[in-house]
Amino acid sequence: MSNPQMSDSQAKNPSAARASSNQQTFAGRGVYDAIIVGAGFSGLYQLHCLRDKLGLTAVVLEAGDGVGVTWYWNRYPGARCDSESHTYCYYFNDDLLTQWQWSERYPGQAEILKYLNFCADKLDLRRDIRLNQRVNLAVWDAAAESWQVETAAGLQLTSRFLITAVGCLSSANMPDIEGASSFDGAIYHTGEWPHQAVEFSGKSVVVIGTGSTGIQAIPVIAQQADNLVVLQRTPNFSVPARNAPLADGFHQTFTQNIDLWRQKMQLSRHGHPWVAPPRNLHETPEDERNAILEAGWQAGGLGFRESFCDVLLDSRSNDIMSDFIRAKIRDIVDDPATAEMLVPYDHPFGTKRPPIDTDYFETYNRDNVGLVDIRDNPINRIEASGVCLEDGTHIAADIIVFATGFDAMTGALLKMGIVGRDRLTLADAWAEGPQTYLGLAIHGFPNLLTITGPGSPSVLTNMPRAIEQHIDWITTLLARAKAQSITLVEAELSAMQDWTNHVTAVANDTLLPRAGHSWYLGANVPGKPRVFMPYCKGLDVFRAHCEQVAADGYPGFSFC
Ligand code: NA7
Repeated sequence: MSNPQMSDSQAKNPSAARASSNQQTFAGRGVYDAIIVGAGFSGLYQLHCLRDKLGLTAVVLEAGDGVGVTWYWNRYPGARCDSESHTYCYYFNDDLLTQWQWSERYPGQAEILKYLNFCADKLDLRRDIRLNQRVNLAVWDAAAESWQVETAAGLQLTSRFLITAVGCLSSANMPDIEGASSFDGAIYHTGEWPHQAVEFSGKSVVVIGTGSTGIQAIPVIAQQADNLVVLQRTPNFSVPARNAPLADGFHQTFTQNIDLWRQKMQLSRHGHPWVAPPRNLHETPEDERNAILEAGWQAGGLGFRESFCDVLLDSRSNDIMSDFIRAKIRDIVDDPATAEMLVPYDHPFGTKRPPIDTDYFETYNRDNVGLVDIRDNPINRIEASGVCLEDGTHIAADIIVFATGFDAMTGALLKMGIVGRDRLTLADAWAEGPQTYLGLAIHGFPNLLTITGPGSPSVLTNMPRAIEQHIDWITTLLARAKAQSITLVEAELSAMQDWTNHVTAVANDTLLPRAGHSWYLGANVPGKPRVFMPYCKGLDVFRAHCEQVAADGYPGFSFC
């Protein structure tokens, strides 16, 4: 697939003009040392590291008209992070940790956005962020050893390094359904939610999708709408979040123990402050394991899965945990037929991203909420007055909400029109699925670094921990480049292939690939190659490996 926006002449000789600037560059060529794409958790910290720690010239290009990326776009009702507040933030700076006080166990979207704006101000980052600049072309200029970058708004900039900080879940997956344009009401995608409030009261609403997003949005919409119908293709496991305001004194105790929290997260596979105890579920006596599972259910959150260490490794253990959740669903949902529709049957618990919820299953006990199984009776078309299923059933709607997820991990990168050495487009390079070295470098694309790219732990972790790890590593690499006047850094082909094979092999040692329709595999987007994209062996293992690569002089990278 070639980039439709790129002409031959652009590819051979990109027209990107060098911006007039008096900024200095470490290698003496190119206007900026680095262009960073995206002003979310990754882009803000990367800018701080390059500009304020290394003294490089860097600029952030951001598509939105504010910072935040994932948390800028995902404003849907109920949007909330699944990581706990005091862990879902930067840890590189104790001042930020002490000065910002979270209000609830899990941070809501608005609070996270406020936090990121607070950080942008505290670190004085805004002067190097250009808003409303969606990158749609980035071409490697071999002669100039630099990236020529163009935005949809017409900005043209040149840089030695191009660093993507676009988020793993920022490219909305909108199904192409016949007749959508004829709908008389409003259609929304949760990942591109309007900035003004959407009025649900007095309305008939259809929600499509029961992933993490749908599971968060459905209970909130149900409280406001006249009538809500959920169209479910696949029933999903979910565990109660048990969100609550943080206790008085929590922040003070937390700030007295920052190092302890930091250490806990460093030791963890997922970057959360807990480690699964070394006990196998299926080998634990029934009374004991039931008590442990019940305690985990009552505590709520992602820690439930970590009550035992083998849930994603041994199907005997996974079956027990999955059955425990199935029993909870049957217990919570009053109508047995509805309960059976909600009981997951086609994937082991945790092999799709495990949602956590606030009254999700309870919501189906409301009189104004209905559930329709569309697995064998899919949406046929959208009409002026609602949604029509294959069997002719018509569901009236004033509002249709697509909670249908994202073109995860690769979508935002492929939309940027990246063209590497010898006019190789990223889309062509990844035609059979993404290939990276350590999730952050791609052979054929010199000086391109992809924060939390496919092949890194990313979406399997508490994201800020994975982001800080990748950025610290990139910063060390660029410090070396600066010190040694290195102008080219590129992953070697064999290193990239070996790493990609390793990512697949370690996934195949687990139950994770068994959810055939998971977005981890790219299976949610029609035509997307099926490759297990995140690195699943753990952020702790990954961090140690990356540190070893640096200590050994960066084997797998070529420099010149
Ligand atoms: P997900 O987890 O990809 O969920 C999307 C949901 O939408 C899921 O239930 C899908 O069913 C459903 N879906 C997708 N396409 C269709 C079509 N064409 N028709 C009907 N139903 C469809 O996305 P989320 O936004 O919920 O969560 C993404 C991540 O964001 C989440 O994991 C957190 O990390 C934050 P399926 O299961 O594919 O049958």
